[in-house]
Amino acid sequence: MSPSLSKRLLIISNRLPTVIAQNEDGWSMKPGSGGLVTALAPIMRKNHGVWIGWPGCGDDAPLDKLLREFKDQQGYQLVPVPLSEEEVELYYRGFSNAAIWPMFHDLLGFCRFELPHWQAYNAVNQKFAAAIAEQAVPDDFVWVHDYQLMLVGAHLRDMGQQDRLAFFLHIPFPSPDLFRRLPWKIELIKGLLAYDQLGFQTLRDRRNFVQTATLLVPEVEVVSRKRHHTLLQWGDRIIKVGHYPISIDFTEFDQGARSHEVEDAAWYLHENLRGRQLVLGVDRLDYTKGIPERFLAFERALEKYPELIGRISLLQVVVPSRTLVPDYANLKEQLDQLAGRINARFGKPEWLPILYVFRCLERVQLLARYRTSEIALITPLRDGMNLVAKEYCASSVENNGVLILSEFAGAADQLGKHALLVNPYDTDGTADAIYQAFTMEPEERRQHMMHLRSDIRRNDVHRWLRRFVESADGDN
Ligand code: ADQ
Repeated sequence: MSPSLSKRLLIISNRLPTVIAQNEDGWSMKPGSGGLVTALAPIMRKNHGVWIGWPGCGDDAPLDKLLREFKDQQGYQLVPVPLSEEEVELYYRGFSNAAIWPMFHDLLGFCRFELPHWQAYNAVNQKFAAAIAEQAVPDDFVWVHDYQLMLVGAHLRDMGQQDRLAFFLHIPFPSPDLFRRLPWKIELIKGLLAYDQLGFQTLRDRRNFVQTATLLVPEVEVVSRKRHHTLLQWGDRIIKVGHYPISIDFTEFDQGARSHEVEDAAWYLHENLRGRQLVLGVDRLDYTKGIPERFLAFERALEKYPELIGRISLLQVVVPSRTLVPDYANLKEQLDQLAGRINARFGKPEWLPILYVFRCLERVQLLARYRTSEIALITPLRDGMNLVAKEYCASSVENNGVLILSEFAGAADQLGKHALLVNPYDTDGTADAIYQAFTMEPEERRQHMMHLRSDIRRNDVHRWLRRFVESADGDN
């Protein structure tokens, strides 16, 4: 059900929600497959919404034609913000991904704070603000997304924008102690305070933000604290700071996983496993996802519990991501080496402990792995939410999967009661959880999975969208 939003929606994100491809028939532009796009599309169509972002394609693509076709087919408009290679390098790979991303995931050791990166971030945010100012008309619902665009609101205010501005952060917000390390902390926190509504994934993120804002900007005062939001006052402005845990389209995964194609692919996968249990990991290549730590915990499980040898395999699927950034290239090499070493140590001609795949999976193949894996091992060092955990449960239609989940994923707040929670830095503890999951009786698995599934069914991405949009004006 779409939220009751009468206003026109302007969504702003770093990337436009599209996949641009070229084949023998020419160029094509399709909507991306994420939950955010699925949830927003109906309301974007209904209210003639506009999505503003970087198209992310080279100059050779016939962008204008593709954008026109997209609008005709999808019923809402895309507005591109073109970026030069230098801007991408400094604003995106630099400040966004080498300063904010690691800092907000509590990994200070990966941070590079460089003045030209910060300057480019500021300038590109201003460029996005200019693109919004050109499109926006009074009474639009302007909704900026994520860590690449935190200063857009402040630039819009400088340009005279008076209307309400909303922002949602998809990644965690760090503690005040960590945030204070940033050389441009005051500018950034004041930038965020330019929005009227700030959304975070978890209560912890919301608290971190409120503490940081009141610490760094002493004139900011807490007016009231309610279950779902805190009201701040800064001068004559009131800022609503809430937490809205993002989710997935449950029905899409549940029904997709029940389809014949997925059933066949799942059957085929298991047929080749000859009675072994499959432990699944699915992640973008990223050092926040804790993949090396996971490999080591799996190795420890084989050491500690030799009865697992030959009876369990870790299937780790990694989607290539940011491979031009050196830290990511190093991570790829580290994973290759670790998987090779562990397989050489324990492997037998008819069994490999780690099956490691480095590519993006097609939907049917992804769902088949979700549906058929007896255990999901999702152990980020820190994660805003982690949608894979929710997708796994929604696709576990036989109620026989066990979710092992990092306590540092935002999803742990919601799913922690019926998952096996682990600290990914604790190799032994994670190894024990793998054994516990392996030996869990079918009835216990069923009970936990039924609870997880009904929770995600109730709190799906459509509810998330409704809550965010309705909370803009209401008291919730
Ligand atoms: P991400 O860090 O990208 O998102 P996540 O929430 O797990 O992390 O989403 C990953 C998505 O990629 C999932 O929808 C998954 O299906 C897909 N995916 C992963 N591996 C794949 C593979 N091999 N093949 C195909 N698809 C694959 C950021 C934050 C998260 C937050 C989301 C949404 O870092 O914490 O949950 O935004 O707010």
